[in-house]
Amino acid sequence: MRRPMPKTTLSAIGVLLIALVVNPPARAAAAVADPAGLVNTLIGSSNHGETFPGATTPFGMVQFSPENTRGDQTRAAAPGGYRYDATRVRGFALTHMSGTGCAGGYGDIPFLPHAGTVDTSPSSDTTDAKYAGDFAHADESGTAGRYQVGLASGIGAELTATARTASARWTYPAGKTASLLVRTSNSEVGSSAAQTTVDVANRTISGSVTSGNFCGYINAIGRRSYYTLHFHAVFDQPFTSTGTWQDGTLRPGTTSASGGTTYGTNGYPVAGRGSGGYVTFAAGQTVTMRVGISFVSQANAQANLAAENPAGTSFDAVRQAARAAWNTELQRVEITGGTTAQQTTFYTALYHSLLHPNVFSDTNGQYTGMDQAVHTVSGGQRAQYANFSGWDAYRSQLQLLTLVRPDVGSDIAQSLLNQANQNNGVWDRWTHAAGGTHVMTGDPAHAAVPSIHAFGGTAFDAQGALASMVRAATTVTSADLSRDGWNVMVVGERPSLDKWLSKHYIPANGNAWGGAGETLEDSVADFGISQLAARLGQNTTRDEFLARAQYWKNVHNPANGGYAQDRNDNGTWPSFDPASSSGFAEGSAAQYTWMVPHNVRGLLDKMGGNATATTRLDTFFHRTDGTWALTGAGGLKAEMNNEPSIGAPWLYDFAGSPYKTQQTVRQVVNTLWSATPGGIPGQDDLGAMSSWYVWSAMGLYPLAPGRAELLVASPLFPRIVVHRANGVTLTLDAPNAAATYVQGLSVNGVATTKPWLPESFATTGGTLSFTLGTTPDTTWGSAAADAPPSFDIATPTNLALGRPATGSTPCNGNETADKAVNGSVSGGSSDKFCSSATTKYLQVDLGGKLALGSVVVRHAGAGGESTAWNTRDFDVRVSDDGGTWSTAAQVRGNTANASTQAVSVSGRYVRIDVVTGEQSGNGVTRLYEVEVYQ
Ligand SMILES: [Ca+2]
Ligand SMILES: [Ca+2]
Repeated sequence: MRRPMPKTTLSAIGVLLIALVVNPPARAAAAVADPAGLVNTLIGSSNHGETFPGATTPFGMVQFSPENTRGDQTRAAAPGGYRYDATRVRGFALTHMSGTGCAGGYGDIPFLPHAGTVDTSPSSDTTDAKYAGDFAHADESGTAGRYQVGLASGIGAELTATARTASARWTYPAGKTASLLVRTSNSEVGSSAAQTTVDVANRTISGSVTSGNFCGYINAIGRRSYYTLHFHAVFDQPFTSTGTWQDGTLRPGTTSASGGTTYGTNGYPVAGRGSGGYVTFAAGQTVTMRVGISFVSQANAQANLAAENPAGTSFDAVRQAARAAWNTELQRVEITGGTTAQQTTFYTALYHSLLHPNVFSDTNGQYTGMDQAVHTVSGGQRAQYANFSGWDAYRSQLQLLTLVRPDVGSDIAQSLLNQANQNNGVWDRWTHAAGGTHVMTGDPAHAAVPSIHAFGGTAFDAQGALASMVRAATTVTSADLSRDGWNVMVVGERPSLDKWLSKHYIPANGNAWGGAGETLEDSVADFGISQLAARLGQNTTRDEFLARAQYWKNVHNPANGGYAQDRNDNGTWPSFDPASSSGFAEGSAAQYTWMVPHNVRGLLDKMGGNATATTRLDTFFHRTDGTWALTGAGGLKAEMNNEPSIGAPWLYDFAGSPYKTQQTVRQVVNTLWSATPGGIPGQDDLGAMSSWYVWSAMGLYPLAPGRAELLVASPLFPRIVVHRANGVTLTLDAPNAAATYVQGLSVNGVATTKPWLPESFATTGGTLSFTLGTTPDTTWGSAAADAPPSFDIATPTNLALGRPATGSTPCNGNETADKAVNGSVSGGSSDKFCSSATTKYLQVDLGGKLALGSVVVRHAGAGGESTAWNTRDFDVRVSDDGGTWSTAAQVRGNTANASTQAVSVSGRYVRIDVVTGEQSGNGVTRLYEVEVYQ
């Protein structure tokens, strides 16, 4: 608050100023007022962040951004079309993906303002020597909703966007021919078809391009088209001339052309091929272009333009609306304090987290499905979304997106279900536009959809999604049995699902890109299914998939030092190097070993407990000299620039040393991320990495896919308020946020020592008050009772184990009744009760009357003897007093090594009355083990 200054003397003011310096008055700092203005879209454009700097709106269909060149027509400067060190532009294209790998994708319909005449075919300019323009970064800026650059030719380019339209303001220098190229065929990785029409009378250029080819250079299976983008561009200035080109032929004066670049035998567009059109304007003219796009039809592209950016809409009006749209979303995570650089890094990361998946349906609700047919969104769904970078997005990005916008999260979940329904029930792991690219590993949609649901994005057909996911996870398809596309883009949704169902792990040399890594991924996916089933009350499915979610244990080799390891089909282990990525995708065994988010307790116990695990984490994050090893330090160390490692800093919270989570997370936030072009440490993967930063800067992280508990570190800002779009508010107060270590925490005013928050905090809100300090508090959160939850299956208690057992006369003194309740079948042929008496039985005293649920009998074959000796006919009987018996189950004609009988009785004594001791009637029975469960 500002108050009028009282009249006073100069000397008194001097005293007052000194007092202010020495002891600043308590004053409530203001929250960032214009976060969109802080966003710097050049952050992430170096150091392989692969973000695009151009103009877009939150989750918008259009990303209007430069396509830069290094002098090769067949390769963009980087997968996002742009890299900071490549300062030559050959077009400004309407679609992009942020932070993707491979050779990129999209980059559709590059428009190039050109100062000069068009007198040769642009397709013949195979080195981008002629039809491209240099620029300097001093003449460039990018922020939320706007990008501008001045080219060395004197041309100015300003870009902005609505959700489904783009606006450009081209400024041409005086005295030079003002040309505009529309390089319709030149999508970033080429096209199979393109068509351009220039309409002089109406000042429009329209057409379409058919493309896809994501990662097509890696495997021929990706070398195909799966979307057509239609565009309709309208200009506010008349054309003074027109022309088109097709391959090497320039056709001045014409108004239509067609032909794609085609995809070459190496998966890149073919140099010299392709078509487009060009126009000229009066020299020195400033030209405003409005362009609508649609993935359905030319009519829809025009309709989108009419709806969002109609005739008469100024460039500046669109720019201001785009910025306002960004402020609406970014202000949902309100921060106070921190440095300007920290605020810029934070809001740029939040911006990058809210780009994808992005709107794919038109304003009339139509979209092209994965079946290439036109569909219309229905029910409560407001828009269809596309571009699901599954392997990346399931960890924390969709959780953050849903935290901020549960309504968008719901629509994305419905969109993924629609994709599966339109794709023969297959939930493709990486979808681009209307195509499934199969890129990466695991079954990420099965982790993502339950995560959206957990964070409150529940307004979708969750029952339908669960049924479809269960079907996909239990039905072995021909694609699952195929190696087509191996290894980066293997076609099956669940490669080697048959092995998963029979062997309970994905073997080395199976169909997956890395058997051990796939085993970890499928464990996470099945955990996701189990949690969605639990939320929908389907407990049988919950239990089935919770059990499958523990299959990760089957690739932990106890003899290799406690690492996850590739495993042979026959159960043996191949040679092993923990620094090697053999068996894993984009990561080493040492990095992947930590990736069991849903059962960290089980993992740490396998390693030998908290102390051992903490030492291992310390070694993972540090070099031998004690310095940090956060990236680029080899396969034994963390790689905090890529997804497999990014959950690991949070595991200290489980291991009794949460102060090391606080320390490690803060170190990564402060040293790998910054407000510079290199400020994103690796490919941003459609916002996945940026979402890690946003969570970490908030001092929070989702516990596991499918759950909404949050792990706790320390917030980077003194005050953070999350205003969820559904009205729920999360407030984090940390007045001493410059310090790293938690000395105390209260939740809604109640002190806690738990370094995690229940699901209710994310879903219904609350207030956290952190007390932070500069020295570690090694006791806060260290108690075992404070550790975050893990999700294992409870090992059922065998009520008969070690209980007093009696029976009919044994075959000999080594094969007595007690051998059937000793918990073992592997102790050789005398690890059983054997009897040849006329009336054969075994009886166990459970020690008290108990409710009983099942009885398991393990026969001769279970102990390694002939299966012909498996007990054939027997009754399970129960008694309260050992005198009066009732029959709980009858088994006739058994041949299996183990028989499980469900019972629903209570009693103290359980008895197996043998009717026929084995298969041929020779009068002997062999019971290796009798187990009784509640
Ligand atoms: Ca990555
Ligand atoms: Ca036994």
